[in-house]
Amino acid sequence: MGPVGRGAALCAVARVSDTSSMADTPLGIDEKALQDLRDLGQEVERLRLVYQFGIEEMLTKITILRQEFEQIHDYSPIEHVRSRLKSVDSMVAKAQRYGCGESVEAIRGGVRDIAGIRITCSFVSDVYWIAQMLQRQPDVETLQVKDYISEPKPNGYRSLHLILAVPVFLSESTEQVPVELQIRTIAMDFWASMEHKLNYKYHRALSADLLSELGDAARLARELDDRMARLREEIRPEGW
Ligand code: 0O2
Repeated sequence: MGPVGRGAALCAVARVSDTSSMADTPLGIDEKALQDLRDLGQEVERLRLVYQFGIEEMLTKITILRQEFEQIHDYSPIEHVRSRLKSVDSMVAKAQRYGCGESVEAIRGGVRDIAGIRITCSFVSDVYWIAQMLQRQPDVETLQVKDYISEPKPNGYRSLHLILAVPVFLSESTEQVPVELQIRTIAMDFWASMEHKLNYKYHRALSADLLSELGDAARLARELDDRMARLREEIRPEGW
């Protein structure tokens, strides 16, 4: 199978949820091709399962930090936690964009945000606190840090991105699974969600006016974070 054919096959596999029904396919269909498709389907299913386990491992760590902190300080540094597993279509599209090949192994090696968790906090200091708490755990390996809070993207996007690998203990092996964490404040999240919706609506071709509006909104969001940080100092100067 050629590179494009393989990507298309991977996407097709994602849509064929019941591979067992293929056994009844009428005569005339290439049995070898069907078997290849079934094998690929199983490989993709396993990949998704292992990444889902990675998400579960990381979510457990986050829940423990959250509940322990709440118990000690009567306050939660975490407002919301959401997770998602990248769709096969998106994985293939990203692999194509990166030119890293489209075999399951190539996608595994090249696409590092298959497992994703987004954490929303009230304050910027909480963002860094959570990152630090997770990064210092002995079984967590930091693969990448992108700090778009200290250095926002030109469009105004702010967030702390980490790729952390966690061990997933399977029956016959242990796999290090990378999980992308996006940690941001409520203000940053509000802005990013609005920007994403606008880009979706206008197919990533925003007018100069909208871009300028978004730039202003990003500055306001930043100002709000700064103000909230000052208010927090008023309430709890000793920290949490
Ligand atoms: P999804 O569906 O959110 O997962 P890339 O830009 O993807 O080629 P990289 O290194 O993966 O390169 O990107 P980066 O900068 O670490 O950002 C990856 C994710 O951050 C994106 O995921 C978005 O979720 C978010 N993000 C980054 N920049 C922006 C932005 O300007 N606006 C918004 N709203 N979100 C952003 P994906 O892969 O796009 O999709």
